[in-house]
Amino acid sequence: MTIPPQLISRFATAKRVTVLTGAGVSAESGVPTFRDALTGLWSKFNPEELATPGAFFRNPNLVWAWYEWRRKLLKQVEPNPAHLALAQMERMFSEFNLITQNVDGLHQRAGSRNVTELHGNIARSKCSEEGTIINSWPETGTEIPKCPQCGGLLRPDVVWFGEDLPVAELKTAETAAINCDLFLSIGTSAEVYPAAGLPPLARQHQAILVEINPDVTTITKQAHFVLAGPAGEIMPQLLAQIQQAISPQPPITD
Ligand code: BV8
Repeated sequence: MTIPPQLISRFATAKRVTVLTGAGVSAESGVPTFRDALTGLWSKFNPEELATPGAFFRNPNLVWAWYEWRRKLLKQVEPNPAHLALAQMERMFSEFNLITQNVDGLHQRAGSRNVTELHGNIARSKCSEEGTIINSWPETGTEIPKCPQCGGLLRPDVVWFGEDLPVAELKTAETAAINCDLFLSIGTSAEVYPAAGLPPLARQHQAILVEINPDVTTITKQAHFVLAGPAGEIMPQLLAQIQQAISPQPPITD
């Protein structure tokens, strides 16, 4: 993938970089993206029918089992080169905000320190009655664990469709989109709001919009630069070329 030199020079002079990631950034770790047909047991379900309060109310055991299956999968996967490149990139700019829609915690496992999780994290649960956050719970097999405070059913600490996003995290994301020189949209179909509103918001505030995705999405046309390919391949190349531009290494002479 040839990265346009004009983009590299934008990075060389950038002070504030904001990144929005979606499920595609975890695809090369082996985590199915949200819109890929779910694999195996879950292939007959549409995630948007499982990730809702109504689905949990109607069939809590089914929804809990889906998240248990995803947590077990996450125990077997590692951050991929895209996550690792973003963790290194964070240290190269005076202001770097990583906003993720993902609930898999892979950015933090890769070493990113400033991560804003718009949709929560499936490693945490919360009481479905009073919202107490629960970071660990006894293994209960298929039975849903109960809240230690009130005995209510636990649920994943994620934002389901139809639920509001956490106010502070959304404010951080909007501020980071408004106040950045470069906005990278990586591995998201940009179909889920309000997160999907962040790339256009950045563009409206004169940021250079960069999309990294093998497919066309709703924001491809608005992007100033489109790097059409897998993030796990593109991000390490982008990082290396930015590093070379910011602090050129003398050519190795043997
Ligand atoms: C809200 C957590 C206010 C759970 C998720 C009607 C009623 C209620 C709400 C709505 C409604 N109509 C619209 C809405 C708003 C709704 C919405 O946007 N719906 C969409 C479907 C139209 N939004 C909400 O409900 C939000 N809340 O608006 O509250 C409100 C309240 C009441 C009533 C109205 C409004 C809450 C949204 C959050 C939902 N929770 N996740 C869980 O994970 O279990 S969203 C879920 O989708 C994931 O977080 C996922 O990250 C996110 C977005 O998907 P993507 O990340 O983009 O993943 P996707 O699979 O789509 O795309 C992957 C991309 O990667 C693709 O483009 C692919 O090409 C690319 N790719 C693949 N491989 C690679 C790659 N890219 C790079 N490298 C690769 N190797």
